[in-house]
Parts: sequence; structure tokens; C-alpha cells
Amino acid sequence: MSDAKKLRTHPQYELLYHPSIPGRGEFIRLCFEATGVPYTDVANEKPSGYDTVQSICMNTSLTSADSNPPVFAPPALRVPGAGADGKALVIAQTPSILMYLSERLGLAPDDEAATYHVYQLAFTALDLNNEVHDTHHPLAVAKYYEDQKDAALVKATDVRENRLPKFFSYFERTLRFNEENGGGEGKYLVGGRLTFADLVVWQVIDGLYFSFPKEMEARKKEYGKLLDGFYESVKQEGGLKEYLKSERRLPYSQGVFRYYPELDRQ
Ligand SMILES: N[C@@H](CCC(=O)N[C@@H](CS)C(=O)NCC(=O)O)C(=O)O
Repeated sequence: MSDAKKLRTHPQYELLYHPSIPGRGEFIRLCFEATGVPYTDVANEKPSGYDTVQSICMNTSLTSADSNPPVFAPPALRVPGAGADGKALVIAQTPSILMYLSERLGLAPDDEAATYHVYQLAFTALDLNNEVHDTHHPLAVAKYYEDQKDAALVKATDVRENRLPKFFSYFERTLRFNEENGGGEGKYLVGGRLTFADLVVWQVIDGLYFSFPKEMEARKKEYGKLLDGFYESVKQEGGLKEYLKSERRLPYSQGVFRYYPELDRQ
């Protein structure tokens, strides 16, 4: 589809998220970037865009905006014209946004059972995302890492030694299952084409390569189908190849995925 046609057939989607970090906003960005559907990353692209994000997603009033209920935390998606009385729709929670976008962006599978298998996989990867966050903030979200370093080491060691193999084994077995039953060719987790489950799992693996490079290099030998074959092939999907080289792909820094060498395999 040409760019002009896409602009005509999709609303002007707006991603509302914190500026400068990939964070949980990245799961949403990847959906747009892989499918080439235009969106505005409000905090990163608009002057005083973060004011808008804060006023919609981080206020304490009875509404987020445009007669929508309050939002707990970013990311949120704003869709002009899609809400009540032709106003904007605002929805938050990464899983909820992914579910809303999946069919509209062509990232959903064809049948109902497969749809729930996509949810199952994507939400499991989001669980892993949360566990990775807790490796540097195991005690208190609002405290500095430096104030919880001992607990962080205990948590990170458990995640590296016990949790990563459990998650990786599950994703890799799913790849094998779908190779045999769904035409996935080792490239897709559900069915024979890209779904948002592939993007969410891919993003968490990519973040793990940043946070735990030594651990991941070692794990690649055990879970090569997932951490090498699948991981490399998703990068070639749709608009991702160009996106991953672009300035829109923000570097990891002080978000969910952080690099503390002392927490990595020694
Ligand atoms: N499960 C929620 C988590 C939302 C969340 O924790 N957002 C972070 C940024 S990634 C935030 O700003 N949290 C503020 C807070 O929890 O107080 C989702 O996936 O959307």
C-alpha cells in the first residue's frame, strides 16, 4: 500500500509515552513501524508534547481527556475521532493497546484460537519484561538502584539462572510447535506471518541483549532457534529493517532495560 493510501485509511494514531527511552512505548512503536502505519510519538515529536502526555496520562482528575476515564500510567494511545460522539478515544495498558491495534494494523492471526495464542505469548513476554525491571528495582520503584544493589544482585541472579531459561524454553518450544503445525518456519510464533506476539517477544530479547550481554551470549548456544534464528529474522520484517537504523529507534538507557555489569553473568 502506498504511503498516501495508508494516510487515508488510518486515523492519526498518537502514542502517549515518556520521551527519550524505548520503555513500554516500544511495544507499540514496533507495531506501527513494522506495518508502516503512520503515528505520532507525541512526547518525542511535538513541541511541548510531554506536557500533553502528562496532562492526559499523569493527571489526578476524573478524566484523562475527551470524556475518557482516567489513565493510570503511560503508554496510552489516542485515536482522534474513534471515541464517543466523534471525540478522541484514549486507551492505556500495553496489552489493551496491542489488542486494539492488532487487527487494525494487520498483526492479528486469522482465527480465534490463534488470536488467543498470540495474546498468551505477548503477555508472557510482558511478564518477563516486568521481571527484568525488578532485577534493578527489586524493593521499591521510587528508590534509586544504588539503594537496593544487594537485593538487585539476588533478584538478577535468580532471573538469569532460573527465569530466563524457563521463558526461553517456552518461546523456543512454541517456535518448534509452530514450525511443525502452523507454517512458522522458525520465523513466526503463531501461524505463517508476523503477529504482535513476534514483536513483543523480539523486543524483550533485544532488551535482554543490552542488559545481560554475557548471559545472552551463553544462552544463545542453548536457545539458538529463538535467540539467533528468530531474533535475526524478525529484524528483516516490513519496516523494521529501516526503523532499527533510524533515529526513531531510541537507545536503551535508564528504562526497563539497563546495563549494570555487576548484574550480568560473571
Ligand atoms: N502494565 C502497565 C504498566 C505501565 C507502567 O508501569 N508505566 C510506566 C512507564 S513504562 C510508568 O510511567 N509508571 C508510573 C507508575 O507506575 O507510577 C502497561 O504495560 O501499560
